[in-house]
Amino acid sequence: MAMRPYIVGNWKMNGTRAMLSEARAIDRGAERLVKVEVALAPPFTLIHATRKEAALIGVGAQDCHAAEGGAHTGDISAAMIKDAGAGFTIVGHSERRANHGEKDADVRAKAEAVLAAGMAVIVCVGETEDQRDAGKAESVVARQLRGSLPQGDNAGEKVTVAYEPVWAIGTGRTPTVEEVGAMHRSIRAVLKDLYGEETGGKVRILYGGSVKPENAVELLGADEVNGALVGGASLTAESFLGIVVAAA
Ligand code: G2H
Repeated sequence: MAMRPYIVGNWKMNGTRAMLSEARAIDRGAERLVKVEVALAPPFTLIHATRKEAALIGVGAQDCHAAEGGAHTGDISAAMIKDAGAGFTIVGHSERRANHGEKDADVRAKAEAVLAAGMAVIVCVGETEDQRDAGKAESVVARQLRGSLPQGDNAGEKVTVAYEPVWAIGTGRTPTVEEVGAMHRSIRAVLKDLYGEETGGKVRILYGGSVKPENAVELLGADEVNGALVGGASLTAESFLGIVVAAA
C-alpha cells in the first residue's frame, strides 16, 4: 500500500509572530486534504505559538542540541523543544552541516536525543555539486545515512529521511525525476540494510530542494518519494498549500 505523503515546511530563519497567520491558513487548508500529512518547522521562537494556532498539522523544530541540558549558552535541548509543543525535529540539514561544521556523528547524537525526548526525527542528507559531478552522489549519501541515522531499539520507526541535494537548495535547480528516483531507491536499500526489510521499507523518504507548486507533481511522482521538505515555498500558505494539493 502506498504511503500517505508527508509534506513538511522548513521556515529556516524566517518568521515573527506576524507569520502565524500563514500557519493558521496552512492548518485550515490542510484540514480539507486528509490524504496528506502536513507539518511545519518554524523557528524555535514560534513553535509554541504555532502549536496553539495550528491544531491539525504537525509542528516541529529545525535543530536541537544533543545534550540533555547544562552549560550550552544559546542552545536548545530536545526536551525543551518537546515541551514547547513540537512532535518532531529536523537534524543534519546541509545548512547546519556547512555553517556549523556538523559531522555525521553530531547528527546521529542529535537524532538519538530527539528520539530519547519522545519525538520523531527527520534526518537530512545530500551531496554537493562537486560530489555529484564526480559520480559519488550515491556513495556520499549512503555514507551520511550510515553515519547519521539513529541506532537503538525501534529507532527506525520514528525516522524520516530527507534527501536534499545541496546544489538544489534555494537555487531553483532540481535534479531530474530519474536522478531523484535513482537516489531514493539507493536510500531505500540502505534503510533496509540498517533497519531490516520491514522497518526500512516503511521509513518515509522526502525530497527537498527548490520544491514549488509548479514542479511538485513531477518530483513527488518519482520512485520512492514519499513527500517533500519545502523551504522557500513554505513561507506563504498559498504556495505551500499548492504543494500539498499536488501531493493529494
Ligand atoms: C532545502 C529546502 C528545505 P528550499 O533546504 O529544507 O529549501 O525549498 O528553499 O530549497
